[in-house]
Amino acid sequence: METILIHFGAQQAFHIGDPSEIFAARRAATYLAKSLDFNDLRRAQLELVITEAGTNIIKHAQRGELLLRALTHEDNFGIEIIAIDNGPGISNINFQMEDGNSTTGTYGGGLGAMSRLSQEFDIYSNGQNGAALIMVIWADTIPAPDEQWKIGAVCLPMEGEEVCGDAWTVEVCDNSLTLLVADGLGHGPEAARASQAAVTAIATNPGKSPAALMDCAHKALYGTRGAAVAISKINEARSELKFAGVGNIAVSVFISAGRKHLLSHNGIVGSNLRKLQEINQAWEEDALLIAHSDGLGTRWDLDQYPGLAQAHPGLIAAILYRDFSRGRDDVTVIVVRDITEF
Ligand SMILES: [Mn+2]
Repeated sequence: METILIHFGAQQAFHIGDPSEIFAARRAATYLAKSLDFNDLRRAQLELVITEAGTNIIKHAQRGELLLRALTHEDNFGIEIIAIDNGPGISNINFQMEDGNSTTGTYGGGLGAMSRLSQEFDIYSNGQNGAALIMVIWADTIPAPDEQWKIGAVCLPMEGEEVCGDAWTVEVCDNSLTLLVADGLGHGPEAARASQAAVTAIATNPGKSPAALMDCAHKALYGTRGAAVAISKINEARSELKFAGVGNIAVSVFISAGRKHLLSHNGIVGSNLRKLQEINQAWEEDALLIAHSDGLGTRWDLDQYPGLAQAHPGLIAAILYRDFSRGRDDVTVIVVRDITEF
Protein backbone atom coordinates (compact mmCIF):
# COMPACT_ATOMS: atom_id res chain seq x y z
CA MET A 1 0.00 0.00 0.00
CA GLU A 2 1.70 3.10 -1.20
CA THR A 3 0.52 6.50 -0.18
CA ILE A 4 1.30 9.36 -2.47
CA LEU A 5 1.12 12.91 -1.27
CA ILE A 6 0.24 14.75 -4.43
CA HIS A 7 0.40 18.37 -3.49
CA PHE A 8 2.33 20.39 -1.03
CA GLY A 9 3.68 23.79 -0.31
CA ALA A 10 2.30 27.22 0.19
CA GLN A 11 0.99 29.33 -2.61
CA GLN A 12 2.25 32.81 -3.32
CA ALA A 13 0.04 35.61 -4.65
CA PHE A 14 1.26 38.64 -6.56
CA HIS A 15 -0.86 41.66 -7.30
CA ILE A 16 -0.17 42.69 -10.88
CA GLY A 17 -0.79 46.33 -11.76
CA ASP A 18 2.51 47.61 -13.10
CA PRO A 19 5.67 46.13 -14.65
CA SER A 20 7.61 46.15 -11.36
CA GLU A 21 5.03 43.74 -9.94
CA ILE A 22 5.53 41.36 -12.89
CA PHE A 23 9.24 41.53 -12.10
CA ALA A 24 8.59 40.60 -8.47
CA ALA A 25 6.46 37.61 -9.50
CA ARG A 26 9.09 36.49 -12.00
CA ARG A 27 11.85 36.76 -9.42
CA ALA A 28 9.86 34.60 -6.99
CA ALA A 29 9.23 32.06 -9.77
CA THR A 30 12.95 31.96 -10.59
CA TYR A 31 13.76 31.34 -6.95
CA LEU A 32 11.15 28.57 -6.73
CA ALA A 33 12.40 26.96 -9.96
CA LYS A 34 15.96 26.89 -8.66
CA SER A 35 14.85 25.30 -5.41
CA LEU A 36 13.04 22.59 -7.43
CA ASP A 37 16.05 21.87 -9.67
CA PHE A 38 14.58 23.22 -12.88
CA ASN A 39 17.16 23.27 -15.67
CA ASP A 40 17.97 26.54 -17.43
CA LEU A 41 15.59 25.91 -20.33
CA ARG A 42 12.59 25.11 -18.15
CA ARG A 43 13.35 28.06 -15.93
CA ALA A 44 13.54 30.38 -18.94
CA GLN A 45 10.21 29.02 -20.19
CA LEU A 46 8.67 29.62 -16.78
CA GLU A 47 9.97 33.19 -16.72
CA LEU A 48 8.56 33.81 -20.19
CA VAL A 49 5.16 32.46 -19.18
CA ILE A 50 5.10 34.74 -16.11
CA THR A 51 6.08 37.74 -18.21
CA GLU A 52 3.41 37.01 -20.84
CA ALA A 53 0.70 36.37 -18.26
CA GLY A 54 1.55 39.51 -16.31
CA THR A 55 1.80 41.66 -19.42
CA ASN A 56 -1.59 40.39 -20.62
CA ILE A 57 -3.18 41.32 -17.31
CA ILE A 58 -1.84 44.88 -17.39
CA LYS A 59 -2.65 45.55 -21.04
CA HIS A 60 -6.00 43.88 -21.08
CA ALA A 61 -7.41 44.31 -17.59
CA GLN A 62 -5.15 46.94 -15.92
CA ARG A 63 -4.80 44.78 -12.85
CA GLY A 64 -5.11 41.21 -11.64
CA GLU A 65 -3.23 38.54 -9.76
CA LEU A 66 -0.66 35.83 -10.39
CA LEU A 67 -0.62 32.79 -8.10
CA LEU A 68 2.38 30.47 -7.91
CA ARG A 69 2.39 26.98 -6.44
CA ALA A 70 4.87 24.11 -6.36
CA LEU A 71 3.62 20.67 -7.41
CA THR A 72 5.16 17.28 -6.88
CA HIS A 73 4.49 13.98 -8.55
CA GLU A 74 6.74 11.05 -7.66
CA ASP A 75 10.25 12.38 -8.35
CA ASN A 76 9.09 15.19 -10.57
CA PHE A 77 8.47 18.78 -9.52
CA GLY A 78 6.35 21.36 -11.23
CA ILE A 79 5.24 24.94 -10.89
CA GLU A 80 1.66 25.99 -11.44
CA ILE A 81 0.89 29.54 -12.51
CA ILE A 82 -2.64 30.92 -12.25
CA ALA A 83 -3.48 34.31 -13.76
CA ILE A 84 -6.75 36.01 -12.88
CA ASP A 85 -8.21 39.36 -13.79
CA ASN A 86 -11.48 41.25 -13.84
CA GLY A 87 -11.01 42.81 -17.26
CA PRO A 88 -13.35 42.63 -20.22
CA GLY A 89 -12.63 38.92 -20.73
CA ILE A 90 -11.84 37.05 -23.91
CA SER A 91 -14.75 36.69 -26.32
CA ASN A 92 -13.42 34.09 -28.75
CA ILE A 93 -10.76 31.97 -27.13
CA ASN A 94 -10.04 29.71 -30.12
CA PHE A 95 -9.58 32.72 -32.36
CA GLN A 96 -7.38 34.47 -29.81
CA MET A 97 -5.24 31.38 -29.39
CA GLU A 98 -4.00 31.68 -32.97
CA ASP A 99 -0.83 33.74 -32.94
CA GLY A 100 -1.36 37.26 -34.14
CA ASN A 101 -5.11 37.33 -33.68
CA SER A 102 -6.12 39.83 -31.09
CA THR A 103 -8.92 42.31 -30.92
CA THR A 104 -7.02 44.56 -28.56
CA GLY A 105 -3.44 43.80 -29.49
CA THR A 106 -3.01 41.96 -26.22
CA TYR A 107 -4.24 38.41 -25.87
CA GLY A 108 -3.09 37.46 -29.41
CA GLY A 109 0.46 36.12 -29.50
CA GLY A 110 0.55 35.76 -25.72
CA LEU A 111 -1.99 32.96 -25.38
CA GLY A 112 -0.44 30.81 -28.09
CA ALA A 113 3.04 31.24 -26.63
CA MET A 114 1.88 30.48 -23.07
CA SER A 115 0.12 27.29 -24.14
CA ARG A 116 3.16 26.10 -26.13
CA LEU A 117 5.56 26.77 -23.25
CA SER A 118 3.43 24.89 -20.69
CA GLN A 119 2.84 21.17 -20.33
CA GLU A 120 -0.64 21.93 -19.07
CA PHE A 121 -2.72 24.90 -20.09
CA ASP A 122 -6.35 25.89 -19.69
CA ILE A 123 -8.25 29.12 -19.85
CA TYR A 124 -11.67 30.25 -18.73
CA SER A 125 -13.52 33.31 -19.85
CA ASN A 126 -17.20 33.67 -20.58
CA GLY A 127 -16.58 36.67 -22.79
CA GLN A 128 -17.13 39.16 -19.98
CA ASN A 129 -16.08 39.52 -16.32
CA GLY A 130 -12.43 38.77 -16.78
CA ALA A 131 -10.34 35.73 -17.52
CA ALA A 132 -8.49 32.99 -15.68
CA LEU A 133 -5.53 31.00 -17.00
CA ILE A 134 -3.73 28.02 -15.54
CA MET A 135 -0.35 26.79 -16.70
CA VAL A 136 1.92 24.05 -15.36
CA ILE A 137 5.59 23.62 -16.18
CA TRP A 138 7.37 20.49 -14.94
CA ALA A 139 11.07 20.31 -14.13
CA ASP A 140 11.57 17.03 -15.92
CA THR A 141 11.27 16.74 -19.67
CA ILE A 142 8.66 13.98 -19.40
CA PRO A 143 5.13 15.08 -20.21
CA ALA A 144 2.61 15.95 -17.53
CA PRO A 145 1.83 12.86 -15.44
CA ASP A 146 -1.19 10.78 -16.25
CA GLU A 147 -3.31 11.34 -13.15
CA GLN A 148 -6.57 9.80 -12.07
CA TRP A 149 -7.49 12.95 -10.26
CA LYS A 150 -7.26 16.57 -11.13
CA ILE A 151 -6.82 18.93 -8.20
CA GLY A 152 -7.34 22.65 -8.16
CA ALA A 153 -6.19 24.73 -5.21
CA VAL A 154 -6.05 28.24 -3.89
CA CYS A 155 -4.65 28.56 -0.35
CA LEU A 156 -3.52 32.02 0.68
CA PRO A 157 -2.96 33.95 3.91
CA MET A 158 -4.98 37.07 4.58
CA GLU A 159 -3.32 40.27 3.55
CA GLY A 160 -0.56 41.27 5.96
CA GLU A 161 0.08 37.73 7.24
CA GLU A 162 3.24 35.82 6.32
CA VAL A 163 1.84 32.37 6.98
CA CYS A 164 -1.52 30.88 6.12
CA GLY A 165 -3.71 29.70 9.01
CA ASP A 166 -5.51 27.33 6.61
CA ALA A 167 -3.92 24.11 5.42
CA TRP A 168 -4.90 21.24 3.16
CA THR A 169 -3.61 17.96 1.87
CA VAL A 170 -4.58 15.32 -0.63
CA GLU A 171 -3.43 11.74 -0.34
CA VAL A 172 -3.96 8.98 -2.86
CA CYS A 173 -3.70 5.42 -1.64
CA ASP A 174 -4.75 2.36 -3.67
CA ASN A 175 -7.04 4.45 -5.90
CA SER A 176 -8.80 6.10 -2.97
CA LEU A 177 -8.37 9.78 -2.35
CA THR A 178 -8.43 11.58 0.99
CA LEU A 179 -8.78 15.35 1.14
CA LEU A 180 -8.35 17.37 4.32
CA VAL A 181 -9.02 21.09 4.63
CA ALA A 182 -8.28 22.74 7.97
CA ASP A 183 -8.80 26.31 9.17
CA GLY A 184 -6.89 27.14 12.33
CA LEU A 185 -8.83 29.52 14.59
CA GLY A 186 -8.02 33.12 13.78
CA HIS A 187 -4.99 33.66 11.59
CA GLY A 188 -1.22 33.94 11.75
CA PRO A 189 1.42 31.49 13.08
CA GLU A 190 -0.71 29.97 15.87
CA ALA A 191 -3.55 29.27 13.44
CA ALA A 192 -1.03 27.72 11.05
CA ARG A 193 0.36 25.51 13.82
CA ALA A 194 -3.12 24.11 14.48
CA SER A 195 -4.03 23.46 10.85
CA GLN A 196 -0.60 21.95 10.09
CA ALA A 197 -1.04 19.56 13.01
CA ALA A 198 -4.22 18.30 11.32
CA VAL A 199 -2.32 17.76 8.05
CA THR A 200 0.40 15.84 9.87
CA ALA A 201 -2.18 13.69 11.67
CA ILE A 202 -3.61 12.61 8.30
CA ALA A 203 -0.20 11.91 6.82
CA THR A 204 0.81 9.65 9.71
CA ASN A 205 -2.41 7.60 9.72
CA PRO A 206 -2.96 6.35 6.17
CA GLY A 207 -5.88 4.09 5.39
CA LYS A 208 -8.18 5.27 8.18
CA SER A 209 -11.75 6.44 7.72
CA PRO A 210 -12.63 10.15 7.97
CA ALA A 211 -14.17 9.75 11.45
CA ALA A 212 -11.08 7.89 12.72
CA LEU A 213 -8.83 10.48 11.10
CA MET A 214 -10.83 13.22 12.79
CA ASP A 215 -10.12 11.56 16.15
CA CYS A 216 -6.41 11.50 15.29
CA ALA A 217 -6.55 15.17 14.34
CA HIS A 218 -8.44 15.99 17.54
CA LYS A 219 -5.72 14.40 19.68
CA ALA A 220 -2.96 16.00 17.60
CA LEU A 221 -4.49 19.43 18.09
CA TYR A 222 -4.60 19.35 21.90
CA GLY A 223 -2.65 22.34 23.11
CA THR A 224 -3.16 24.30 19.93
CA ARG A 225 -5.89 26.91 19.56
CA GLY A 226 -7.91 24.40 17.51
CA ALA A 227 -9.27 24.27 13.99
CA ALA A 228 -12.23 23.62 11.76
CA VAL A 229 -11.49 20.44 9.82
CA ALA A 230 -13.24 18.63 6.96
CA ILE A 231 -12.11 15.21 5.76
CA SER A 232 -13.47 13.58 2.61
CA LYS A 233 -12.47 10.13 1.42
CA ILE A 234 -13.45 8.77 -1.98
CA ASN A 235 -13.35 4.98 -1.90
CA GLU A 236 -11.29 2.72 -4.12
CA ALA A 237 -14.17 1.79 -6.40
CA ARG A 238 -14.83 5.51 -6.66
CA SER A 239 -18.54 5.02 -6.12
CA GLU A 240 -18.85 6.53 -2.68
CA LEU A 241 -17.45 9.33 -0.58
CA LYS A 242 -17.27 9.31 3.21
CA PHE A 243 -17.19 12.62 5.00
CA ALA A 244 -16.55 13.93 8.48
CA GLY A 245 -16.55 17.66 9.17
CA VAL A 246 -16.26 19.83 12.28
CA GLY A 247 -16.70 23.58 12.11
CA ASN A 248 -16.89 26.00 9.27
CA ILE A 249 -15.48 24.25 6.19
CA ALA A 250 -18.02 24.18 3.35
CA VAL A 251 -17.99 21.03 1.24
CA SER A 252 -20.16 20.34 -1.81
CA VAL A 253 -20.22 17.43 -4.24
CA PHE A 254 -21.48 17.82 -7.79
CA ILE A 255 -22.83 14.62 -9.34
CA SER A 256 -25.31 14.03 -12.16
CA ALA A 257 -28.15 14.29 -9.62
CA GLY A 258 -27.03 17.84 -8.75
CA ARG A 259 -25.20 19.65 -5.97
CA LYS A 260 -25.05 18.05 -2.53
CA HIS A 261 -23.92 19.96 0.56
CA LEU A 262 -22.11 17.86 3.15
CA LEU A 263 -22.99 19.00 6.64
CA SER A 264 -20.34 19.53 9.31
CA HIS A 265 -20.84 19.18 13.06
CA ASN A 266 -20.47 22.10 15.44
CA GLY A 267 -17.30 22.11 17.49
CA ILE A 268 -13.58 22.82 17.45
CA VAL A 269 -11.09 20.11 16.62
CA GLY A 270 -8.54 20.00 19.43
CA SER A 271 -10.80 21.24 22.19
CA ASN A 272 -14.48 20.55 21.69
CA LEU A 273 -15.47 17.49 19.71
CA ARG A 274 -18.36 15.09 20.20
CA LYS A 275 -18.63 11.65 18.69
CA LEU A 276 -18.86 12.03 14.96
CA GLN A 277 -21.16 10.41 12.48
CA GLU A 278 -19.74 9.93 9.02
CA ILE A 279 -21.78 11.00 6.04
CA ASN A 280 -21.99 8.69 3.02
CA GLN A 281 -22.36 10.40 -0.32
CA ALA A 282 -22.65 8.83 -3.76
CA TRP A 283 -19.67 9.52 -6.03
CA GLU A 284 -19.28 8.85 -9.75
CA GLU A 285 -17.08 9.40 -12.77
CA ASP A 286 -16.50 13.05 -13.55
CA ALA A 287 -17.91 14.08 -10.17
CA LEU A 288 -16.58 17.28 -8.65
CA LEU A 289 -15.88 18.09 -5.01
CA ILE A 290 -15.42 21.66 -3.80
CA ALA A 291 -14.23 22.35 -0.26
CA HIS A 292 -13.46 25.80 1.09
CA SER A 293 -12.67 27.61 4.30
CA ASP A 294 -14.79 30.51 5.55
CA GLY A 295 -12.41 32.96 3.91
CA LEU A 296 -14.63 32.34 0.89
CA GLY A 297 -18.26 33.43 0.90
CA THR A 298 -20.89 30.74 0.39
CA ARG A 299 -23.13 32.52 -2.12
CA TRP A 300 -21.39 31.25 -5.22
CA ASP A 301 -23.18 29.30 -7.91
CA LEU A 302 -21.28 27.51 -10.67
CA ASP A 303 -24.32 27.86 -12.94
CA GLN A 304 -23.53 31.56 -13.20
CA TYR A 305 -20.33 30.61 -15.03
CA PRO A 306 -21.25 28.68 -18.17
CA GLY A 307 -18.70 25.96 -18.89
CA LEU A 308 -16.66 26.54 -15.73
CA ALA A 309 -17.65 23.20 -14.16
CA GLN A 310 -15.90 21.48 -17.08
CA ALA A 311 -12.76 23.61 -16.89
CA HIS A 312 -9.53 22.67 -15.09
CA PRO A 313 -10.32 22.46 -11.33
CA GLY A 314 -7.60 25.05 -10.75
CA LEU A 315 -9.63 27.54 -12.77
CA ILE A 316 -12.75 26.78 -10.72
CA ALA A 317 -10.80 27.44 -7.51
CA ALA A 318 -9.28 30.60 -8.98
CA ILE A 319 -12.59 32.10 -10.18
CA LEU A 320 -14.33 31.39 -6.86
CA TYR A 321 -11.40 32.97 -5.02
CA ARG A 322 -11.42 36.00 -7.35
CA ASP A 323 -15.15 36.64 -7.01
CA PHE A 324 -16.04 35.43 -3.49
CA SER A 325 -13.00 35.87 -1.26
CA ARG A 326 -14.02 37.81 1.85
CA GLY A 327 -10.60 39.46 1.96
CA ARG A 328 -10.29 39.55 5.75
CA ASP A 329 -9.26 35.97 6.48
CA ASP A 330 -7.04 33.23 5.12
CA VAL A 331 -8.77 31.60 2.19
CA THR A 332 -8.64 28.06 0.84
CA VAL A 333 -10.57 26.57 -2.07
CA ILE A 334 -9.86 22.98 -3.10
CA VAL A 335 -11.50 21.39 -6.14
CA VAL A 336 -11.18 17.67 -6.93
CA ARG A 337 -12.35 16.06 -10.14
CA ASP A 338 -12.34 12.33 -10.78
CA ILE A 339 -11.00 11.90 -14.29
CA THR A 340 -12.86 9.24 -16.17
CA GLU A 341 -10.74 6.30 -17.23
CA PHE A 342 -11.25 5.00 -20.74
MN1 LIG B 1 -11.14 31.21 8.55
